[in-house]
Amino acid sequence: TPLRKWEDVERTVSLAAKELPVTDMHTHLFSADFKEQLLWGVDELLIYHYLTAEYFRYSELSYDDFWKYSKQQQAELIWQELFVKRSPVSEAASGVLTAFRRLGLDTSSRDINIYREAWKNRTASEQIDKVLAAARVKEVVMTNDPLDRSEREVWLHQGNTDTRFLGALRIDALLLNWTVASAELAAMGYQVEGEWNDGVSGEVRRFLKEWSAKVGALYIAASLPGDVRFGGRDHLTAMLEEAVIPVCLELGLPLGLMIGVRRQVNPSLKLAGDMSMKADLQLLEAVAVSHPDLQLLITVLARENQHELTVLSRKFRNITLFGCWWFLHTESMIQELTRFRTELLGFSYIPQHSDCRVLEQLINKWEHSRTVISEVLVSKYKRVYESGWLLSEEDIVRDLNEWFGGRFAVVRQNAAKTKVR
Ligand code: RAT
Ligand code: ZN
Repeated sequence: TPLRKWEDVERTVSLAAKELPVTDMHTHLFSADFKEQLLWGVDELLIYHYLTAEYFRYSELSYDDFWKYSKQQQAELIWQELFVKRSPVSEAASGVLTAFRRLGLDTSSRDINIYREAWKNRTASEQIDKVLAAARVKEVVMTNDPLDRSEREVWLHQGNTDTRFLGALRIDALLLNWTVASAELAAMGYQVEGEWNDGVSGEVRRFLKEWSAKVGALYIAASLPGDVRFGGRDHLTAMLEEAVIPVCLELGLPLGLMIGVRRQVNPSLKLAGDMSMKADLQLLEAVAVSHPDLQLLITVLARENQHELTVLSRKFRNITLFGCWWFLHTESMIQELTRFRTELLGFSYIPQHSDCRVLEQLINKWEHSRTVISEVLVSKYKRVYESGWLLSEEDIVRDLNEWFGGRFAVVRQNAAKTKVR
């Protein structure tokens, strides 16, 4: 039934955008099977690397002294600097309060111990259930790196038993740090020593196939600096051309590329020390044009690249743009990007992923994004409504579902068409 009154359209969109379940297609979260690798709770929320970076804007403590402290002490320092001495207005700081509030905590207290106390008897599994319900996230895609020894241990034993958590094979080191990656592959029993040749690429393909299966990968992914190119006689091109792309096609998996990170601009900040950089999208264009059957899930980190990537997505149906990544995951950037992307791509992209590293962040990251997505959709519907087009609740739910998981599923279905049986 068509909604004849504009107020009803508005109300339906804002309710549906709040409530419909989403698939979060890129996070750094783990299921409870991974024990302490799943980060959650008050202290982890406070020492999130986005907040650590903000802390050093104010603190005079040396980096070394800060890193010597325990996680609890670091959390207290950050709490003091960002929540007590001044108000938590940044995206990352205010996000902590959103998560606290939505999980039922009284956010009027400035005492960190009140918050710690509230969750002290929780188990990770209980918290996962509460957080997924509050965030209305139905599936969480992890980032799975078999070259990480502690993570590998888990996969070699019980693996992941929680069906709400899905796998994605992460291969940064294969592409960018072959010295380290080959040593680790060799330790795992793959014959990759010596010069790059057919034997070595065959072993890398074997690794990719075995580990995609083991982690139940929905896609294979890496994040890349902005200045890498494709098609030369370099390691990255050979690795993509001879190992990664053939395996994606054989297994019917998309390739995810997150482009435009400049790692360790300030190594003293550790995980918080990475920067964004403008990317040369030649790599993406060259891969898209030379492999039309390869489905590409793409996000770029520089704001300066957003227009170009959005236009490029219109040119290649094997490119699907996703998410407002990292320094773009802020209210104003999500507004700008979602509005513009919708203007050029309609529903044919994935508006958001959370990139959460700490469980409870699913709540704030999705709540803040849902609000913006809803506002953008309302403003776009306004035009069609004023043209006399009537929307029903079913239309609205259908459209939002395409954004909240449908598009990601289509990309995977299209990728699966190349699968060798
Ligand atoms: O967003 C982040 O937390 C970054 O540290 C990165 O992990 C980035 O998202 C990536 O996946 O490379
Ligand atoms: Zn990430």
